[in-house]
Amino acid sequence: MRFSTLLAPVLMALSAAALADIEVSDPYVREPVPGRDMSAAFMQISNSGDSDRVLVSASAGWTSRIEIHTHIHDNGVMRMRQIESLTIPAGETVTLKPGGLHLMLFGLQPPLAQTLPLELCFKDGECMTVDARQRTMK
Ligand SMILES: [Cu+2]
Repeated sequence: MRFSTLLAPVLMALSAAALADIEVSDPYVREPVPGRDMSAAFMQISNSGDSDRVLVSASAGWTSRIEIHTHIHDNGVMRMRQIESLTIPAGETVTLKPGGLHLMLFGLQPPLAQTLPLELCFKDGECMTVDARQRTMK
């Protein structure tokens, strides 16, 4: 019968349901400066659930390493600092944007595609993939 083919997408939806409370909006990667292999990714991460979620890592096949960074003021100078994790409080949205929180991308392998899949992993081991767009910024 057709039960098995009907059931497969249902099961996949169930296994992904644990991350149904996380929504990522407008993920994008800053177009790297020519000759440099570093850049940053930005996005908005919303948590519609009733418990905090903690982003612990990110990875992608088109970059060798990704760190979670924030900016701090240090004697009037803005400096980047790596943080171990990023909490998305229940019911809130955290914005990664230039000059603030970002995903630092190392070892980029140009030319980058326009669509850049990015895997985000949370504290309990669940991961999701979002498609970031490359964006030219001044
Ligand atoms: Cu950085």
